[in-house]
Amino acid sequence: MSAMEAKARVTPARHTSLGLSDQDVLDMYYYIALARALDERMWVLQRAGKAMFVISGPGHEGCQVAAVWPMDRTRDWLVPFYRSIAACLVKGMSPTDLLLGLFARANDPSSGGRQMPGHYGHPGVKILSTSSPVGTQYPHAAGIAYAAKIRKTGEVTMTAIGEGGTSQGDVHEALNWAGVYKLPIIFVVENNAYAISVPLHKQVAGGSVAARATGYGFPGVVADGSDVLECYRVAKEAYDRAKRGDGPTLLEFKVPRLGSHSSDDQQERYRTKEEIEADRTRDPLRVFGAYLDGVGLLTEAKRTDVAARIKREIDEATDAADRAPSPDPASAARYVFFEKD
Ligand SMILES: Cc1ncc(C[n+]2csc(CCOP(=O)(O)OP(=O)(O)O)c2C)c(N)n1
Ligand SMILES: [Mg+2]
Repeated sequence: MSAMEAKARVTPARHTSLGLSDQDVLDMYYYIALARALDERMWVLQRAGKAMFVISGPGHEGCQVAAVWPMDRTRDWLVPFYRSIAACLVKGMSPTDLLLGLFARANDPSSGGRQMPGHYGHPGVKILSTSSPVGTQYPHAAGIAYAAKIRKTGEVTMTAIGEGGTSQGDVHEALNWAGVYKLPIIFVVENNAYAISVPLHKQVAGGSVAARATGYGFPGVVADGSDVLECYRVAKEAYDRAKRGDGPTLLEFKVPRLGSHSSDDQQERYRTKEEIEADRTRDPLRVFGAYLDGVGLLTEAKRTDVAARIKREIDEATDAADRAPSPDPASAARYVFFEKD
């Protein structure tokens, strides 16, 4: 036993004091690694000409898994954005569901192949379909939370956005409404310091998104998005608060941006090498993996097992989604115009 392992045995591990079991944290690691592997596969498929576009979330996975973890996966609502791959996986979408959207297949649960890739949704697991204009998910989510409050269902809603998107008017209307009606909602802001090529200081006056929550009458909390357990701690508090009927919380997670904005972008053109390298040291997959290693949970053998299982799952999902039929061209206008039965 190494000195570190020995220390971990005597001091209660951080996750244990947060009420998370060893299995919980290993499962969280699995989802972070699964989301990363799926993300990487999406880029390979796009570069191979199998998908027209990809937008994904490398670096955002840790806070997403942590944020959704306290939720009731069948009863609560998620209103995601285009980087929410890990959040959607934890909420109940499968890798195949997500790849059906990338390939625009007829049985894509998000939109039947009608949306651009990255517009996730799944009625079966209460994930609302994403709209393209950034910011609109916030009032949609506030509406769902308002309905839950009126109907007294006890459901909690979580929505997510980037820091740049918070400059949209829709976001402020949603925050205000949620504050006035003390809605059971969690507003997540995944702050990766860029909105495509536009840096934080040109998009967020005052520099802090979380500080704005105070003006709407509820707490705004900042957490390091590389620290999965800290993200879980603040997310659990926000969830319990919503459940108790005490109203909304805004969670600002500071995350590294490990890739370009999308497959139509090249971040090396507007970020320095040093900045990109510094982000890599904050990779939640590595940081959380090192934590689990330190407490003796993620041995080399276990890590190899997890990686092999994930590779198999992603390979199977890729094949299944690739084989699935495309929508019938005659149905292209379905859901756009009213159709008589
Ligand atoms: C209303 C609106 N304006 C512009 C866009 C184009 N657009 C898509 S994502 C994006 C950047 C958003 O940045 P941020 O909110 O920080 O999220 P990130 O992509 O960094 O995660 C922009 C400008 C859009 N989809 N909708
Ligand atoms: Mg951003």
